[in-house]
Amino acid sequence: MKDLDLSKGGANHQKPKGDDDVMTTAQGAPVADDQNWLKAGPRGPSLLEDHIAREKIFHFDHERIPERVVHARGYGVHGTFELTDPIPELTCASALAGEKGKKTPVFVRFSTVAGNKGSPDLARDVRGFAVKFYTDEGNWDLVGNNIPVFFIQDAIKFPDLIHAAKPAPDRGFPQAQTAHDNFWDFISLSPEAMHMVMWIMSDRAIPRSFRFMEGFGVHTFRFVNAEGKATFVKFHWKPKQGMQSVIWNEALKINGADPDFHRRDMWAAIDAGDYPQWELGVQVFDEEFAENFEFDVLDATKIIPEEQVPVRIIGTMTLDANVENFFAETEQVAFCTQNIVPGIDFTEDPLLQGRNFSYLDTQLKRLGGPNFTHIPINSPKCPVRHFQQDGHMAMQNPKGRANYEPNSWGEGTGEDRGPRGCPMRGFTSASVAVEGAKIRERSETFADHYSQARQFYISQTPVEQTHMANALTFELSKVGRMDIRKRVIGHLRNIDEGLAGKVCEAIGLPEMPEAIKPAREPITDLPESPALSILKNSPNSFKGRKLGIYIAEGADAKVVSALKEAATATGAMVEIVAPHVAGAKLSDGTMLEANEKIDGAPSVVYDAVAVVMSEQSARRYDADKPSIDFVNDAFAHAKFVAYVPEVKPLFESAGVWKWMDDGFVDVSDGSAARTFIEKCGNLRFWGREAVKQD
Ligand code: HDE
Repeated sequence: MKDLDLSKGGANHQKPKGDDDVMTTAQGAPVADDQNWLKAGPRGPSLLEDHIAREKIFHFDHERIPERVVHARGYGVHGTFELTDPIPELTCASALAGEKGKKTPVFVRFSTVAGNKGSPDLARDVRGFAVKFYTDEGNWDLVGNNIPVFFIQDAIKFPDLIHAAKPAPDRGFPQAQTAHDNFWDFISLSPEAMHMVMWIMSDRAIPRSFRFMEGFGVHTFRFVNAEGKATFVKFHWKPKQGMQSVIWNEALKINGADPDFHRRDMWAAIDAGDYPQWELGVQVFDEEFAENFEFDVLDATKIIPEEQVPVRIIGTMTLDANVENFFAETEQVAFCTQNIVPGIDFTEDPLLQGRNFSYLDTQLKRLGGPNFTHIPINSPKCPVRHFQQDGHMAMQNPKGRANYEPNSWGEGTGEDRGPRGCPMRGFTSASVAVEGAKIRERSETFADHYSQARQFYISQTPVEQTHMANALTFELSKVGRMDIRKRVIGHLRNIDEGLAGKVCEAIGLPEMPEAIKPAREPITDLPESPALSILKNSPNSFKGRKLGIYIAEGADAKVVSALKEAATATGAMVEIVAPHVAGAKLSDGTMLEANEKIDGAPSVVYDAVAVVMSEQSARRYDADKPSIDFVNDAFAHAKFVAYVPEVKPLFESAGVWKWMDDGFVDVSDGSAARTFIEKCGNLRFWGREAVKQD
């Protein structure tokens, strides 16, 4: 610090440490001072002549590129896909058909859909789950979501859907929310959206972290093997960490406390070496299955239940490196659904077909020209040979004279003739017969909009069903027009009368609106699919989760260290919260530094909490609002809470002392810390929510 002289504008008085440290212009010319614009005298006008100042400002003026029209807010990370069960009998894609253990580098970008680049992470929304595999036969982009179905069946409706979901054009709000008239107006007039509506009104739309959610390719794709035989396939990513979501009231508060909650979580986990992993699974089926299945496999508003076609796990993806430069990597990465490799092919899914146009097209606008594959994050890691040339920012123009074909260079001339197509190794489309008159029509086989929506709803636990009813109530309560509210409930009646009734009552409608006439009668006896519920598939582990320990002066040192030890031993992270960021003096006289001051670390940012302090401290903070909220919210959000009896005054003023249930664990005897962490493996004490609702 002592060489920092701030007296004359500061930075120009800091000396370079050596030649490598000398600042230059973008042209490489050494710079003497970039903190003072060239002036005519110390108090005179700034001179336009200053090429250094102008270059600095010019570049700054052009730093922004257009944000993505959807999925603007995202976070990217690097990793590796390892093939654990090669499937050459199904596909010749080198990343999936190679030897067991084969590794392929990947870059994954997680995102929300509706909000702009600066919107909060905990919006109720679909999450993007886009994976770029840098395979040795070209880049394969699996541009999926954390929900296996979509709102619409035909890509031509996408601009309408997104216009309706984004802020209303006249007023420019609400940001990153579906809770407004335009969205529900569009949805209630698009029955095909009903299955997706069930998913986004479920806890899937408010994940606890990118690490704790599934991913889906959504569409049916084709695998093609070396003999040219094609099979249908759907892709699934299963998080090894298990699934977990937050509660809506918690989401609202997290958005205020830490709008970067999801990106921070991913960054922190990778930084700490706790690398998240997903298994890649495939559902493979043939034409015969497709013909007999109740729904059309080309319809992206439908799933194939895992109980009907099991998911076969073929590999593991490990995300182990944070980006070094957010803009260069996360912002400039360009995913395109058309990026497939030999062995993988599209189907006629009308949503996928439209996406194949949109993604390439949008990169031109965003990245400014056709050479975005020259940007390192988008460059394949295998050899690239073609006759494409020039354009904005061309960085990899081919060498030599041959920039066309056919050509006869190389025939004894010793010059490079350039590459040639190779029928043996090159991409060949699956040989699928197509015919039909040109027509703008939706297939009859796409017409059932309610059956799987119902299947999703009945597959949830009662706690999850209640969350869905609450979410619908919240959203419709933000819709101003009564006719739109009624129309939505009219659809819900075709899904589940009980759900429709609950929402109808909760928004205060005096009577049930009429059910909407379905395009096709729903199948009401589809069986439950337990795979669709988050809670039925709970990980039963606290690994990778976060414990917040709120301490104050006089906290029992032994209890605090027992809690830290038990949590760390199970692979969880621990943060110390205190009234002052400097920390607090524990019972043994040692000072424990805090990670956060209580005001900046409400309990919503933790999966479970502990409150350890002396009775005197508990009295001191029993009227402190952040302290009261910490305890009160942990209770309201069904969290497990560890405590020592001395905290009674604080717990009493938070109104929870008399309601303490089995989700509260007295850890004053240090050995109870382990029991507490074991309980935390259940992630929430859902019994508390059930009691509150009765
Ligand atoms: Fe996208 N989508 N999308 N989408 N999408 C984009 O491409 C589009 C759809 C998804 O992290 C855009 O590069 C159309 C389904 C993800 O960079 C754009 C349709 C699924 C991402 C686009 C869909 C997705 C995007 C905007 C209807 C799940 C972020 C910026 C047919 C399977 C990728 C960009 C990233 C991004 C168009 C529907 C997932 C405009 C026309 C279904 C994860 O091209």
